[in-house]
Amino acid sequence: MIPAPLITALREARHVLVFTGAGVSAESGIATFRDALTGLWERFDPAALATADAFRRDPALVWGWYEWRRMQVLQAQPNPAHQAIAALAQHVAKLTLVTQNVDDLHERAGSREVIHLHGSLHQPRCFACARTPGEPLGMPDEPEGGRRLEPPHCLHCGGKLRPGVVWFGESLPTQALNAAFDAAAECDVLISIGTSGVVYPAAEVPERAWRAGAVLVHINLQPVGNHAEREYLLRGAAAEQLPALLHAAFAD
Ligand code: BV8
Ligand code: ZN
Repeated sequence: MIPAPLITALREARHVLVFTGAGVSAESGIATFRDALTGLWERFDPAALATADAFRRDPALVWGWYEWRRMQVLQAQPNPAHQAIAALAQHVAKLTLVTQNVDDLHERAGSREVIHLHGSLHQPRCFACARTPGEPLGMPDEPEGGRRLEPPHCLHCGGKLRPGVVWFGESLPTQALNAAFDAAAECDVLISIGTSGVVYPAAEVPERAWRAGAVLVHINLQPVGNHAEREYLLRGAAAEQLPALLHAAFAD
């Protein structure tokens, strides 16, 4: 049952901020960030593998992990949650979409101007000179998970290519983070979908929106959030909960 004040807030919102984490892509078959270390990768801690040090120490291991994840994305399709977010843009005056995800499923569902706080699997760059390769990478050589893969080399300086993601200990792209914080300060409703909210500074986005007076709704399988006033939890799968929320608010 969706609370009536939430439906009203969504109907009356001039500016909605949608903030997504790995849970929005789970029903597309993409392992969530925590689950991305199941199977062959479970012996690794993401905070250890998703770092520049890990790449320096063992580039083939880290590149292999990201190529496995990129392969998952290339084989995946956007799910009803991605589609509902793209459709929401037709119902509200202003929609800002901020994601922590490094996949392109929001874009493939039709969302435009997606703000990627943590970069993208699809924009590798040279670890030495930061140049991006001319043409996009093809299919990964070895789709199975758990394969070490030597990273390709930069055609300009011969350095190793690295994934175009933000690793732990690395700064977030300033423009993206500022755009996300600006939207948090101004939005009327923030919908946080499929994130454990443990990684900063990204996790500050919903906190800033709530402090600025926005209505906050979490969509998650787990009970997340602070159960404060103006804060709601729709517990369940994003591909079900989000379409249901938008139907309740905007179906004529
Ligand atoms: C920074 C890209 C400093 C890469 C990611 C000690 C040393 C160094 C830094 C720190 C430190 N202690 C703290 C820090 C800061 C650190 C941090 O926050 N660490 C955490 C672990 C405490 N942050 C950083 O390092 C950041 N940089 O601070 O720089 C600095 C400052 C100044 C100058 C220079 C440097 C950079 C952090 C970015 C790391 N990169 N991703 C990659 O993808 O490999 S983080 C990654 O994990 C995600 O992007 C996301 O942000 C985060 C959490 O993932 P989620 O998306 O939330 O997914 P998760 O699996 O956790 O949860 C899924 C959720 O979905 C669950 O709640 C689940 O219940 C739900 N769910 C599942 N299925 C569904 C569902 N919900 C609905 N429907 C479903 N079907
Ligand atoms: Zn280079």
